[in-house]
Amino acid sequence: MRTATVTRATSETEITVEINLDGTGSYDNQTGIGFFDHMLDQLSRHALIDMTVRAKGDLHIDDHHTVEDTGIALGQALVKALGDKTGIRRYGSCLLPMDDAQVRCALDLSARPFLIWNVPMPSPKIGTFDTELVREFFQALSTHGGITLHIDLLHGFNSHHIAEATFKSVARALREAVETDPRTAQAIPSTKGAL
Ligand SMILES: [Mn+2]
Repeated sequence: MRTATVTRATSETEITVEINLDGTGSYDNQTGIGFFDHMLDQLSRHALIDMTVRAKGDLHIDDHHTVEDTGIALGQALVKALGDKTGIRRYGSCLLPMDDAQVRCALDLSARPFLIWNVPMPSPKIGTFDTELVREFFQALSTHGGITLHIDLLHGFNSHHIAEATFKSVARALREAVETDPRTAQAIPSTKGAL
């Protein structure tokens, strides 16, 4: 079973993430930040990764530590669940429209973290949520998940749609990348023999 549980506690946050890469996209995400829960739900649903997240963060300061640290824990859980990456497709991409917004994601489960982020947000807030935290989340996910992660906004004007299209685009790309390829089920997808 490609599952993992990661618990991470600091003076700023306490987070537990449970994932199943071979799930159906069922989720139960509770971070205390409504909009962020909504985004994590999208990630789970469209990646078909079962996901349970419990986060207790220092929300009296702001949402920053909770969002970033959830990205760290989720990245660590991905690494743990993927193991030696035998049989995975490794690469994934998705061009995802949501109303006015279209987001392109291309990713490689390379163990070489690199984030290309070209997603300008038209407004600083979505409700009470700081839109700049969307980048913080994906930076943490890339760094701790060992993901080469390229995300570009092609067009769009509504920040809620842009953020949501971003999470959905990454989700679909991730679904493809973590899937096992029946043609190479016993192989690690690298000429180096390790990923
Ligand atoms: Mn929405």
